[in-house]
Amino acid sequence: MKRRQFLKGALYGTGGVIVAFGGFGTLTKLGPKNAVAEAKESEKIVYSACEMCRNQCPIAVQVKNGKVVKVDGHPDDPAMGGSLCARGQAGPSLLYDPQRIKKPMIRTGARGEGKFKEVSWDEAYQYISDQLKKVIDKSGAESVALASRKGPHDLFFRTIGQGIGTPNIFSHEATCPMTRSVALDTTFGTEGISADYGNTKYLISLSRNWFEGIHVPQAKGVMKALNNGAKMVVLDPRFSVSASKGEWLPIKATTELAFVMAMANIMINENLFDKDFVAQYVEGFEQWAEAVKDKTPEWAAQETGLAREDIVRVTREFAAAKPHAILDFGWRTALTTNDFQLRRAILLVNMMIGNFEVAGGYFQNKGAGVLKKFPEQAGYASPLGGLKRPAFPKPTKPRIDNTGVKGTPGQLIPAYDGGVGQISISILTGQPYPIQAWLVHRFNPIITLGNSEQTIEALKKLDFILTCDVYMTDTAYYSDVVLPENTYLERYEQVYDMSGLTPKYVLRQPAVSSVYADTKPHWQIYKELGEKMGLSKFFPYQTIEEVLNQQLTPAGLTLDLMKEKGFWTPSGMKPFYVRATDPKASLPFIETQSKKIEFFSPEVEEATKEGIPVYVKHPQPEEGTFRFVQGKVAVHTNAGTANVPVLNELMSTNSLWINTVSAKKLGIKDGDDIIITSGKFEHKGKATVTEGIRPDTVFAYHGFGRISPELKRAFGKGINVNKLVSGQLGTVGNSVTSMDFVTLKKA
Ligand SMILES: Nc1nc2c(c(=O)[nH]1)N[C@H]1C(S)=C(S)[C@@H](COP(=O)(O)OP(=O)(O)OC[C@H]3O[C@@H](n4cnc5c(=O)[nH]c(N)nc54)[C@H](O)[C@@H]3O)O[C@H]1N2
Ligand SMILES: Nc1nc2c(c(=O)[nH]1)N[C@H]1C(S)=C(S)[C@@H](COP(=O)(O)OP(=O)(O)OC[C@H]3O[C@@H](n4cnc5c(=O)[nH]c(N)nc54)[C@H](O)[C@@H]3O)O[C@H]1N2
Ligand code: SF4
Ligand SMILES: [Mo]
Repeated sequence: MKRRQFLKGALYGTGGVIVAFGGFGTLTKLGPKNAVAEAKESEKIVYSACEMCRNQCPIAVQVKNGKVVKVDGHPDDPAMGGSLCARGQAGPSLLYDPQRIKKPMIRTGARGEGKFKEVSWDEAYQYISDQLKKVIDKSGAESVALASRKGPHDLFFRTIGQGIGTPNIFSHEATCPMTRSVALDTTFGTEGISADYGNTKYLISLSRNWFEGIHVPQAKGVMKALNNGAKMVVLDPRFSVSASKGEWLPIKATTELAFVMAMANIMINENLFDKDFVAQYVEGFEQWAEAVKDKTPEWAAQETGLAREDIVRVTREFAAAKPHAILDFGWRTALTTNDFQLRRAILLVNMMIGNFEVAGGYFQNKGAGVLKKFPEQAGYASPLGGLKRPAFPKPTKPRIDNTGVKGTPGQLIPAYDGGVGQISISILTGQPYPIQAWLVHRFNPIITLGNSEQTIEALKKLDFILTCDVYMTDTAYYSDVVLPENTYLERYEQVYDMSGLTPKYVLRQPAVSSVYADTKPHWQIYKELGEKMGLSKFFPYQTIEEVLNQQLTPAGLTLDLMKEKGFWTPSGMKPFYVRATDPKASLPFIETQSKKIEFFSPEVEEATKEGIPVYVKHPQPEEGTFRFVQGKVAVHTNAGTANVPVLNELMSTNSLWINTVSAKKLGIKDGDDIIITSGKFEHKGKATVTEGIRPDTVFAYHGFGRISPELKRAFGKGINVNKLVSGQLGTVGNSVTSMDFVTLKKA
């Protein structure tokens, strides 16, 4: 499909359009009526879940004569209402892309030279098994690291690592929301907390951009709130699409915590907080009040570059909207080395207005496990079952990162995730011991971890690298074996719990059979590899249906039922806010030591000696240097979609945003070729000169500047932001992205 046709399809094809390009990012809507009309024309509609990003939005896939012709948002899911983002609409373009990898491949040339031979699956499995055996015999199972983007594939991919007994299994979370998860966990004793955007009256963003960092239900929620008259304030060093829909306050990046502490200071001094809520639910308020005593709006104005009046006014407006107001806790929350304390402070300011378990505030996700604690709600859902299998061998060595080490910040890092940035460091330094092999699934560390050159250098040093992807990505290009997974439109996956204000289970099922016959789903790939490696007992199933039934039967559901609609949610259950009618209701899911919301956290105190958030003054750019920040663009996903045909046609490259006044000083004009320098690295790029960014800051969209020549449409186009990011790690192992400075000159 060519660009114009795609746009036509995306915006006007099926009617019911709610928003357009250049408006609220790129959401389109297929109304339920249209879905029915379309169904008559096409052979069938398959209800499944999108994977153009990891949000797993429920979708309706139209299949005609065995071909996927269109994907829409699920018409019966109220959170979707038929809407889908541009990336979701591009599913068929990925599915039928001739540039996908189609066969297993083994490297034949030097690593990174890009020479591979196609092999059979059996040959590939045998080779991987032999290579891993060599590494394990030489250096132990712990010298094998695994990393994947967190998701349903983990159940199968991780089994390989758990089966051999390595402790070094990582998710991508340290590059994304980990500081937020740790902040939630240490403050509430649960990380399953979400924001009720649709019903809020006042929304503040401190680095969240709902209309470019898209999650369809969240974007629709914010749109609903705005349509109902809610106010939105966006603190972003650049003028994002979200900023364009509200009030823009161009904050100095890295000073957000000053703004948040000043909010608390103002609310205490002006008596604007909810004393009843604090008295009943909060532990450690006095320490927090003490910590913000000197964090005056004057001080915060100095730190943040914002006007004192704006800080005071926004705080008063926020408090006046209580409890239906949200100071957003962010999503990609790996910006600075102390990002974790920023997220904690954000949660504390929210709890000061008692916006918990009421409409338009924060709420605990109501999965079946949580509902059990509420007798009148418990009958609505039962938990999914798990895959029954023997216990894994216990790793004999500690992990390479300090995850789980008491009395250090590592104590706070979730064991499931670890700090993935540590892998390259351990490979290069050999500390605490060297990693020799890296298994990569649905993850592209060369483009997504800070310091791409360091990642490449590390990959070059390894004995063995396996990558499983749908494209010959940059990381795949440096691998020894590349395995082609089929796409989400061609496979089943384990059922996923996506509960929000009510329980919700989502099924991914194939809309069509594999377009390229030699591609396979992850549940089959790792089972077959595991069998070759002598790990059969950990894969106790023959078909995916067996796995699905083990999940669904305990929940009282069947696969046929799930296949019909693609998702399940209890009928008749209303969105459940615990404090909706009784503001003093107990909150039994709070599982901190004190069973209260811990403003002072003994656990954080033990790990970091900072049980209450402490302000850290980060260095600011000197004259002639710029802070470098990055972000998402509406029509691409991270380092995943730059090569997807229709999305590449929409946007094939990025540029560096620079303020008009700063550009003039450097003699740089819009569209000029420039050279960007950060530390010892240089990158060529183009300049976008705009008033929509602070004069001391530059910005680029993430995911471009690709180095694998096999990504023929994306190769070499634009700036790879992580060549310019140095890859520092934050307090809780997060890979930070807003700490680097760059200089610029005309090319
Ligand atoms: N279209 C699209 N949607 C996506 C994704 C995608 O790749 N494309 N990815 C998904 C994923 S994985 C995630 S994590 C979410 C991310 O969702 P968000 O976290 O909302 O997205 P980002 O663009 O990373 O950051 C939001 C804003 O923060 C600003 N920013 C950057 N650094 C700083 C800073 O130091 N301080 C402040 N105050 N602002 C800063 C950026 O200019 C940007 O406008 O989006 C998800 N949805
Ligand atoms: N400097 C800087 N760095 C960043 C960011 C930033 O803003 N600035 N953003 C960060 C954030 S928020 C995140 S979440 C990470 C994202 O980092 P990653 O998780 O690495 O990126 P993704 O692009 O989401 O997907 C990774 C890979 O999954 C592959 N893939 C897609 N579908 C499938 C499939 O069905 N099967 C398989 N096997 N593979 C598939 C894609 O081709 C892609 O290569 O990047 C982080 N890195
Ligand atoms: S946000 Fe867009 S790309 Fe991501 S899962 Fe939802 S529809 Fe797909
Ligand atoms: Mo992310």
